[in-house]
Amino acid sequence: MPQSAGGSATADGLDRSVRSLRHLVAGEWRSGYGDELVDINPARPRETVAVGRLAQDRDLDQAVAAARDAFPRWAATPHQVRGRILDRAAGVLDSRAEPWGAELAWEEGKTRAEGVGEVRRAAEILRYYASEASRPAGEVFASPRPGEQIQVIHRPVGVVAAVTPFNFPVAIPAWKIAPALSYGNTVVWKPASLVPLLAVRLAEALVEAGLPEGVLSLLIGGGALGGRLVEHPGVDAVTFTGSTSVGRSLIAACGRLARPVQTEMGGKNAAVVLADADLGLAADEVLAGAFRSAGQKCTATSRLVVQEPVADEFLALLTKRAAALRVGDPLEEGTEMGPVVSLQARNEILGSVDAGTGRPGVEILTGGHSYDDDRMTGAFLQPTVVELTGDDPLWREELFGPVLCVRRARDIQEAFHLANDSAFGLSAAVFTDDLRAVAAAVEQVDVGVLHINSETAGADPHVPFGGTRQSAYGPKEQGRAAREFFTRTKTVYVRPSQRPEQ
Ligand code: UN1
Repeated sequence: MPQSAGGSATADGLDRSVRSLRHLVAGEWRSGYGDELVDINPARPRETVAVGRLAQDRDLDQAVAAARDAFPRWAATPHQVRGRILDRAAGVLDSRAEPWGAELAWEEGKTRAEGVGEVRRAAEILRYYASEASRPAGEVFASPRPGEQIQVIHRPVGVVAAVTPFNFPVAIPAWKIAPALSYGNTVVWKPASLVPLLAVRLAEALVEAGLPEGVLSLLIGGGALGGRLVEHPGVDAVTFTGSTSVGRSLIAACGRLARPVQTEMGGKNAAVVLADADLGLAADEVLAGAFRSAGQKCTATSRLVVQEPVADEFLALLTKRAAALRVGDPLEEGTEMGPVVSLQARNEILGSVDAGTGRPGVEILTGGHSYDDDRMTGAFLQPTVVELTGDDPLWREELFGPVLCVRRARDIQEAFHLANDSAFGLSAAVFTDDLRAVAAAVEQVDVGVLHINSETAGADPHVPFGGTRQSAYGPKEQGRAAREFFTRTKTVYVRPSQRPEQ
């Protein structure tokens, strides 16, 4: 059984007493009766972050029933009133950004700065959807018949099931739950069981803000519970972010049920560095894209295409900086990269890299290993850059870790061709000052999110987010784009009972 580091605040200011995990069902916090769940610190796997018990089927049934009961009243609550609750929850998140951001780093492994930043980002997302009530609620069309008006209004869908991943334990749930609630839906949420504590924190913020009973339920469980939630007869729509394999099985299940589903899945995102690029800037951005959050973002930079004339110089700069990144405990001051989320994830990523090094045309430029150091027994991996001379599984598979694969391109056309050479199409970055190259990238690079001279990751709350091809299925997320999934339109023909005088 993993050990706690002790009950009081340590040098890094975090109180390390073991937290208790709870589910939120029908407005009541409960401990659950399923198998024990031990939530561990990936930087120090002997240290327990939180303990609890998994939710069971009856919790699921009660949560869905509560969401169904709460739906009519919540949908009829004025949008502004729903918005005020989201706004208050944003205030709670902002006021706890430091302690909850530190807990996020402790539980998930990203650095404390990234953890705090993520809690603040979630607050920003909640605020965006809090103000949605101030934006137009629909459209009015002209009618070909005298005196008539045609309105297109948006109605909530009903009970939404949200299934969320480990890598953004607060921000991704916020960008699903906030639009769902803002538009009048009720939600049953199953977060990744690797990061349950931060899920509890987000639910606490919403409860503290005054969310009525049953409008949001939180169930902590494994994949099987997620599967049952998605197929539950009381659920009207499903929103998911996570792996491609789970996403596809949810899409299939929802297809059988004719149930709307939105999935955000894998990425193998390319940064393209053209010969005229500012190499210092490109190196900073590629490092951030590849190694922040230890590469565990679906938008992370996991492929690099560099144009031949600058390839040697750029790779020398990049590998030197990658090797110099300070890898360590995410709660320690100055750490630039923490561990991946679990020892299992680390071993899988290392396994893929090791298998690759045995193949021709694969050369490790830096990294490729875990650490021997006694202080680094956690799920640490070296920032890794691998050069490939041709196609290879490392070029295609999403590893979800700090591994960047590089290929060289003769010219711009080949560079864009390589950027598109993936089953995924989430994000890409192009580094250049050449307007014609920018125009060509906008036209040709087949992704949902394109960055010119900035890293592949990042998503503002007010603009659409999502990928093409195998990265996504269904309507996009965030901004007003979210309305497409979380509402249904109703076309209303309004004609006075008395015909107007001709
Ligand atoms: C970001 O790039 O900051 O799971 C957000 C993911 C994405 C979110 C990325 N859905 O990593």
